[in-house]
Amino acid sequence: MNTPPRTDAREHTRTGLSKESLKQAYVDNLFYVQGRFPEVATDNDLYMAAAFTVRDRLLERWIKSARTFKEHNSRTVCYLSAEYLLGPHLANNMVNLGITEIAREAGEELDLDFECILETEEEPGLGNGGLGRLAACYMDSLATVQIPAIGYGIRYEFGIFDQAIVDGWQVEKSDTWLRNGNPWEVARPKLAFDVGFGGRTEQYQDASGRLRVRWIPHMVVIGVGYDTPILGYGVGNTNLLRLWKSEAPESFDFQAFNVGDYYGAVHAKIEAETISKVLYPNDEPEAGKELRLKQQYFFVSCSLQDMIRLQLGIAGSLGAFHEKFAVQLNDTHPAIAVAELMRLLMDVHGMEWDQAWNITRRTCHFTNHTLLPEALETWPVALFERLLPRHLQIIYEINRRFLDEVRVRYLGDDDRVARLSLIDEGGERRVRMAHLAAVGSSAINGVAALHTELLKSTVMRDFYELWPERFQNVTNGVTPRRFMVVSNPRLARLITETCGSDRWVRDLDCLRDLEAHAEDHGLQERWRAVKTAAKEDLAGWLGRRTGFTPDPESMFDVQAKRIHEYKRQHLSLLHIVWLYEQIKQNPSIELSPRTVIFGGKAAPGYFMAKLIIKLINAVGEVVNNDPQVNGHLRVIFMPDFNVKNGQRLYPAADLSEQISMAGKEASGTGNMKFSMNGALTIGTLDGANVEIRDAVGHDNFFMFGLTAPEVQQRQQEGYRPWEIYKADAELRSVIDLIASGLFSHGDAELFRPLTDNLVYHDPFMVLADFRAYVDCQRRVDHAWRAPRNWDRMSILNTARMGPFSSDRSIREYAERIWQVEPVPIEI
Ligand code: NBG
Repeated sequence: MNTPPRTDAREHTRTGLSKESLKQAYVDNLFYVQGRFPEVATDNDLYMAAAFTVRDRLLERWIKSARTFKEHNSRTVCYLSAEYLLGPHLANNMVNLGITEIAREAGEELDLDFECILETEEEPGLGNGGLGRLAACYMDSLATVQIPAIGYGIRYEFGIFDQAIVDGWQVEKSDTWLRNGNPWEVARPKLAFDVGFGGRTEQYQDASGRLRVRWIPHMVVIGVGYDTPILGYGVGNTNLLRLWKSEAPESFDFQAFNVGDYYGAVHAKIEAETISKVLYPNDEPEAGKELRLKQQYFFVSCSLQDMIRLQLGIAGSLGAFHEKFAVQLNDTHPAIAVAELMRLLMDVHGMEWDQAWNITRRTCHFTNHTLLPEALETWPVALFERLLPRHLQIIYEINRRFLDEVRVRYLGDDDRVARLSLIDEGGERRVRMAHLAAVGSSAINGVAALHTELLKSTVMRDFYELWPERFQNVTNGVTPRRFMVVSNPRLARLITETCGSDRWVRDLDCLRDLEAHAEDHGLQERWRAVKTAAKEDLAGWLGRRTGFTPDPESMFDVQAKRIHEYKRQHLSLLHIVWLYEQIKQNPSIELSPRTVIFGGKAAPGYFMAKLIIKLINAVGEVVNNDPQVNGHLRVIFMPDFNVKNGQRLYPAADLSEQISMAGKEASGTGNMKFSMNGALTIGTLDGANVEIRDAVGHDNFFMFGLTAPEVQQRQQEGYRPWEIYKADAELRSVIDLIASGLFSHGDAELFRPLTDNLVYHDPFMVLADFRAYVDCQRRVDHAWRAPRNWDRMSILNTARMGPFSSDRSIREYAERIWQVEPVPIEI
C-alpha cells in the first residue's frame, strides 16, 4: 500500500498536540471509537476517549520508531519477564508526551472532570511486587534513553488479586482488569505462534543425511501477541511491550462436537486458555506448580519465535542472531529460554550444536533477584520430562558438556561437580533453573552492590569461582517520571522552580542543584508545605477508604511492600506496642505524634504474613480507640497497596521503613521511591539501603541493626532468641502483651503462632534487632522535633537520589552488558 502524504489538517486532529486538536480528537474518539455522545457517556467512556486520544499520539511515535529501527537494523534489547507491574498508563503517557497541562486545559474547556477520568483507569497489575515493577521502570527508561527494546511477557487475564480487609484479615478478590476493555493494547491476531507441550521426541535423518531430532508434542496452544506502546520521556522513542495470550488452535474439537460431546469439545479450548489466565500471586517463594512452568515456557517460546521471525525477515538467516538481539532474563522465570533457543536453532532451523550454543550464550544475560533459598526455582525432572521432553534432553546435553569442562578444571572434585550440576541429584531429581540461566548466559548480575557480593559468596559461589568475569552488579533504579512527576506534581514544580529547569526529569543527577538551597528557610517552608499537602490528600483518601482519617500534622511513618517475615513488618509492630506501653505508663510522655501506616499484600497461602496483617489491624483497633494513646500514636493499614495507591503514599511519607534482616532484601526499590519524595529512611544495611545511605550521607539516614556479616556470624554461633526475650524486660512485656489477647478480644491463641515463632525460632532475627530499632526510633523522634533540620535532611535526601534513577541502571546495562547504542527518534 502507498501511504498518502498526510495533510496538515489530518496531522492536527488525529495526532497534533495543540489544545484544539486534543479537543477535536477527544470528541472524535468518544463518537467513533466509543460510539457515545457526552450526555450518555459513562465515566469509562470518557476515560476511554482520553486514552485513545493519547494512544493515537503514541502509535504515531511507535510507527516512526519501528520504521527507523528497521531501516537501521538496530540492535535491540529483549527483556523477558514473567511480570510487569505497569500502573495506570494515562497520566504517565501524558507526562512523557509533555501534554499534561494542555490536556488539562482542553479537558476544562470540554467541561470534563480530569481527576475523575484519571481515577477511572484500572491498572494492569501483571506483577507481584518489586521484580515486576522494576521491569516496568526499565521499560520507561529504555524508551527514555532511546534504546530499541521489546518487553516480552504474559497477558494475564487476571493480575495480582485486589486486597480487601474484612475484620482485620486480608480477603482476596480477583482482579478483572480487562472487564471494561484495555485501550492501550493493540491485538495482533496474525502475530501468533504455536507452542507445544508433552508428547515425545524422535530421531530422523534429514535430506542431507544428518541425524536430527523432532519433537512431537501432545498438545499445541497458540500464543497471540498484544502490543502496548511504551513512550519515553520527552523523546519520540516508543518501544513495545508485547504480551502473549494463550488460545486453542481451533475453538472446537469437531469430532467430539459431532458425536454430541459438547463439553468435551470445549475442554481443549479451556485448557489452552488457562495458561495465560492468572498471575501466580507469590512474591518470593516459588509456587512449583505445573501451570507455572507451562506459563514460563509458553511466553518464552512465543518471544523467541517472534525474535527469530524478525531476524529472518531482516537477515534471511540466523547466524547473526546474537548481534541483533540482547536478551535479558528477569530472574529464573524465563530461564527455559536457554534450552528453547537451542531447540529452535537446531531442531527447527537446522543449526549444529556448537554454533547454536555460541549464539545462545552470547544472546542471553541473567539477573538474579533473590538470595532466599526457598525462592530459587527448581523443577522436578519428572515434570520436565512429561511437559518438555525435548528440552530435558537438551538440558542434559548442556549439562554433560558443562560438567566435562568442570571436571577438567577441578580434577577429582566431585562435590563441586555435584554442586554445579544443572540437576540436583539429592532426593527427587530436579532441574536448577538458576544454573541453566547461568550456564547459558554471558553475564550474570545482582541488583545492588551488597546483593551481588553475597551472590558471589553464597548461592552462586561456585559459578563465580568458575567465571568471575561474567559477574556484574547493576544496582536497581526507579523512574522519576512516574514516582515524582506523575505522583507528586507539587514537589516536581517546586524542584523545577528551585533548580531553574526541569532537566532533572531526564537527568536525575541535576537534583544536586537543590543542595545549595537545603539551608534556605524559604525553601524549607515550601518543601514542608508540599509534604503537608500530600499528607492531607492521603489522609482524605484513607478516611474515605477506611473510615479513619489520620492527622497530617503527625509524622507519617510508612512501611509499604509485600508482607513477608524477612521484611519484618512485625519488628515495626513490636515498636508500636512498645510505644503503646510507654504511653500507657506515662500519659504525659514527650513523644512526637506519629501515624504508622502499613500497606502490602500477603501471598494468599502465606499464613504468617496474613497473621501479621491481622495483628497490624488488631493493634490499630486498640491504639486508635484509646484516647490516652491516640494523641501520640495511630496505626493504619492501607488496603490494596498497588502502583496507583503507592503513588498516593510515597509523596506523603515522612519516614520510610526499610527494616529487612540484613542479607535478605536483594535491593528494594520502594526505598528509592520514598527517599526521592523526601522521606527519611530508617533502615538496616541491606540491599540498596547501603548505597542510599552512602549517597544521601550517613547523617541523613537512620541506620540500625545487625549487618549481613554479623547476621551470618550470629547464626553460625547458634542464635537463641529466647535468651534475648528473657533478658530484655520491655521486649518480654511487648511480646507477652500480644500473646495475652489484649489485641484479640481476649483470645490468647490467635497470635500465638507469631509470638511463639519469634521467641523460639525467629528466623529473621527480629528480637536481635529490637533494641537497636527502638533506640534508633528514639533518634527519629528527636529529629522530628527539630522541623527545620528535618526539612533540610529531607531536601538533601531528594537532592542526592540521582544515582537511583532507572535511567542510570539502563545505561549501565546498555554499556556493560548489552553493548547497545541509543537510536534517537525525533518527532
Ligand atoms: C525482588 C527482591 C527485591 C528487589 C526486586 C527487584 C523477587 C524475586 N525479588 O529486593 O526481593 O528490589 O526483586 O530487583 O521478587
